[in-house]
Amino acid sequence: MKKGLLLALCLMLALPTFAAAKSKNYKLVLKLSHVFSPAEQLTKSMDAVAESIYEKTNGAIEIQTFPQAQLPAYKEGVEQVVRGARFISVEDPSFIGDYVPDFKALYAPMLYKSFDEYVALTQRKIVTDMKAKAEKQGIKILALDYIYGFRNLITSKVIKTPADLKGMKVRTPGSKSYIDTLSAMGATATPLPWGETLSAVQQGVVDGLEGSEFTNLGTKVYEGRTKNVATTRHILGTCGVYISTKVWNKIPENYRTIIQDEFTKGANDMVSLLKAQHGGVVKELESYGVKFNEVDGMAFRKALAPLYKEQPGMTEGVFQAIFDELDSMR
Ligand code: X3X
Repeated sequence: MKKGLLLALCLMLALPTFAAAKSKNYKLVLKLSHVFSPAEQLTKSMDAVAESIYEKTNGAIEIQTFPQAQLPAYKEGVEQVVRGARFISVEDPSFIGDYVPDFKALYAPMLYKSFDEYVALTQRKIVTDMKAKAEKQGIKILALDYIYGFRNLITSKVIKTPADLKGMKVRTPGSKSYIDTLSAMGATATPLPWGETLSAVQQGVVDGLEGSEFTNLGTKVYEGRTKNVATTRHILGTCGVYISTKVWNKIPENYRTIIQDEFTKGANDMVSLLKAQHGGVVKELESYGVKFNEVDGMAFRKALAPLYKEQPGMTEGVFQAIFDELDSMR
């Protein structure tokens, strides 16, 4: 009996040393994929977070970043995560909606009046419950608030009401959330990867697109013929950071803490930066000839109202629960 206790005690004392040795010799290379261009803040933020994680783990965790859809992106990027690849997908939450439909409600149009409202909502139980559902689907969500700005209509023609969009082909990302939103707003939603978007505008394949001022400036949309921005603020453009639970759970805990802390810090820093920069970005776009115009907000909100109806797989009452949380903040 005594021998057994002695052995157990020795093992308990030796465990931390084994764990430290294991994490000391541990090395993991992850590939991080997104669609943003080098000049956009999201790209800079991802690079900064990856560098900080590498330094703080003494090189044990190496995150190689791949912008502009050099690797699988959008739906295909999330599929890599679900398949258990050593891969981090950075996409908006609508692409998680294919696995946990409630994320389509979180990314529904015209919900948020500010970046802060959305950030606060992501801390509430309704969203932590959504994240738990995502983990059951094999997706660990490290962040949801890499916000890149409210998406507005960017067209050659001045748009003020849904009627003005009739017959206009407007490029959107490929998720159903965008297609449904732009269709409800009155446009002919035309899904294209970002990489094909500017040439499609130039060649008249589409009549316009929608995106934030940070996208407009960062990808030089303003250089084209779409010089009119209708301030619909129809979707709050934000990206989440997703990794396979299978990969995540095998990373030593001390490194998981560093990874999580750095992605959280990176999102907080990016939100603060873009809030401070937005006014200057608008002025810079105006200096390039971009014209901003107000829209009939009520008309667009009325057009979008049918979208706040639970879709198959959504939690019953999820929209009302989101409305209630937002009302509690206002
Ligand atoms: O999934 C991430 C974003 O929602 C993608 O939005 P998209 O395809 O309009 O790209 C935004 C640009 O800023 C990329 O440079």
